[in-house]
Order: sequence, then structure tokens, then C-alpha cells
Amino acid sequence: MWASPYVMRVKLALGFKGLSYEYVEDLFSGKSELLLKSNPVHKKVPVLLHNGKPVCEIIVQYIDEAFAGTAPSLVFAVGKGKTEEEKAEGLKQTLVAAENMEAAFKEISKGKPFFGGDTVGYLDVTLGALVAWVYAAEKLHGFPLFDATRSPLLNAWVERFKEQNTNWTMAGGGDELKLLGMWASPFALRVRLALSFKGLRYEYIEEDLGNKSDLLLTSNPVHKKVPVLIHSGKPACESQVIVQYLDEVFRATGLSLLPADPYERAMARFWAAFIDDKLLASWALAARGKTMEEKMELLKPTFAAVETLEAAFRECSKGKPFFGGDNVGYLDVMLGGLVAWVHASEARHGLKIFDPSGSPLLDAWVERFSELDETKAVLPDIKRLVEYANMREAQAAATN
Ligand SMILES: N[C@@H](CCC(=O)N[C@@H](CS)C(=O)NCC(=O)O)C(=O)O
Repeated sequence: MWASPYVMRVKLALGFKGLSYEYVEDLFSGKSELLLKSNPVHKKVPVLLHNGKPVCEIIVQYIDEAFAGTAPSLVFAVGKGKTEEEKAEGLKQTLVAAENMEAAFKEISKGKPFFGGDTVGYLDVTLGALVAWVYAAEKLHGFPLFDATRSPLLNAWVERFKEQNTNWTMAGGGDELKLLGMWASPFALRVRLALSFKGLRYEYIEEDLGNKSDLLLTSNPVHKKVPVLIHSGKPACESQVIVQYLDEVFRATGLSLLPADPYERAMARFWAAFIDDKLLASWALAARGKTMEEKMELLKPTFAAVETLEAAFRECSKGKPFFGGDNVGYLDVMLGGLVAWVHASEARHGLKIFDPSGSPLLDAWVERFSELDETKAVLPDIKRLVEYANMREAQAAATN
């Protein structure tokens, strides 16, 4: 639709990328069949059809990723646009460097455990700063940079150095991660889940939302909300943005959350936006219902959203246990932020947001996801959450 600012965004992105496309004006005399079929969830423009597959909502990011080689790039990403040949060449040079370093170690250490001799020296510290990357490279390329046959001395040195340092393993070795959160926040929980599944170490700072810290106010001056992730001094806000950021920066660490395929990534982002805009938004409103009847009435759009999400789960998981397939992925983390509240709602009102008859797949997913060690490590205590929810509801009733 020519006047829509959302459509204009997509046209601008296609234009800047120098991509040619067929433009179809819609909504002029009602919504076309093609629109209704391509965007059955929201029935809105813009919709981008790429080789017959529709992309809705988060289109500009999809364009940038699917046409990553097409200049100019709209989103900055480290290492983007490199060909497989370039990567292979880079790796070859790195391996040559590793071999040279092995020879250097032999010469400098003179049979002792470290470059510095019996104790850690300057060169140990310099190379030690790269130890997390040695492991990252192993995960990324499938073989260790210092392996036992090619570089046996450095291979053993890595293990020895590791014992000297308790801090090295967690990527980002050298990166400092702080999370400003609030224990009951489903949004903060998403970030904690992502950090947990990625195996990243971080400092957790609990915020008193009734008396926000200066750090929160200066780190998130726009929304003044948690979660905020501070990575080496730089703040990132909004749970969806933060989880995507973590997945991009620590690509080789722990689980990769977003799918590798740009189209599947676009789908994952679409459903994440749906969870927030349709499911969570209406569920939060239902808390205002004074009686159970009022609550159930307000929950109608939530249950409709759950039904839609059940179908999305079937599509994304393809019969596997998680949205991400065999492993937990981005959408598992997005919806995972809500599982504690799902349990609390059941404990408070006997009300199942995902129930075995209406949404059996999601009901089973909640149980499966809640049982994972990485989830248990960060999930708040349900009894405490129930007390908190009761207290909030009592407060709201008193002020109305
Ligand atoms: N869209 C945000 C929502 C964050 C949010 O609503 N956080 C709440 C805690 S659950 C908050 O900080 N509220 C404080 C306030 O509104 O002043 C995200 O995804 O991170």
C-alpha cells in the first residue's frame, strides 16, 4: 500500500540494496487473496514474497541477511560477506602461524611448562588471552587449533594454562557481561536463559524497579526497563534484541540459538514478535480482571494467540522436541521466559495457559523445557512468584 510507512521501509531497503522486485499494490479494494494467504496471522502489508515464500513483519533484516553479499549492508556484522574460500585461506594461514608458535614455544620454554619457564610469563599471558578463541575455533571449524599431533606442546600448554586461570573458559574470555534484571521479569529471564544455554558467565545485578538505579536509568534512558545487558561497558536493551545480540557476538559459544538459514531466522523473529504483541500483551491485561469470570473474558485473545502459536510450534519443530528442533533455539528462549509465569498461573488459579486439550504440543513443551538443567539453573522459585503475583494484584486492587 503506497502510503504505508512500513511498506516504504521495505522499499527503501530493497532500493539501497539495488534489488529489483515486482511491487503489488494491495488494500486498495479490500485485502487480496494473496495477502490473506501470505500473512494469515496479521493480514497486513508489507509482505515480501521471496521465491514464493512469504516474509512478514521483520522484513528488512531478512533482506539484509538473505542478500548479505549485496552492497551496501544495512546491518553491521563482524565477518559478514566472507566467502568459504576466504575463510579456508584465513584458516590455513592461522594453522601455519600455530605451527610457527609451536616451534617458538619449544625454543623459549626450554622444556619447562610455560613460555616464561616454570611460571607464567609475558608470552603466556598474551597467548592466554586467545585461549577462549582457540576453543571457539575448535567449535567453529571442527578441529582444534593446537591439536595433539600438529602442536602437542601448545595443546598441553592450553590445558596447563587453563588450570592457572579460573576465568578463561567462559567466553567471552576478556569480555565483561553484566545483566540488569529483576528476578520475576519474564523479559530478564529470557536473557538469563540465553546466557545459561550459551554457557556465558556474567554478573547479575538485581534492580529495585520501585527505585531504579542510576546505572539502569543511564543504560536504558529510553524505556528505563530491565533487562539491560552491559557488554564491556556498552548497554543493549530489549530482551529480543539482547538475545539476538548475544547469539551473534558469541556465535561459537554453547548453543547457537537463531537458525542458520535466513528465512527460518525471519520466521523465528516473526513468531517472537507475535509472542510479545499478541500473547503476552493480552495475558498481562487479563491480570486486571477482578473476578475469575472477568479474567477468563480478558484471556480470550490470549487463548486465540496460544492456538496460533501451537500451529507455529508444529511447523517450526517439525516433530522434534523444541522450536529449534533437537536443541533449544531462539523461540524456545523467547517463550521460555514465560514458563515460570505459566506454572505460577496454574498454581494460583488452576488455570493452564497451555492446556493439554487445546494446545497439547505447547503443554508438553512447557514441561520439557522446565526440566532442562540450563532452565532450572535460572528459573525463579514458583512459590515466591505466586506470592509476588498475589501481592501485585492486591496492590493494584487497593489503588483502583
Ligand atoms: N519489551 C521489553 C519489556 C521489558 C519490561 O517490560 N520490563 C519490565 C519488567 S518485566 C520493567 O522493567 N518495568 C519497569 C517499568 O516499567 O518501569 C523487553 O522485551 O525487554
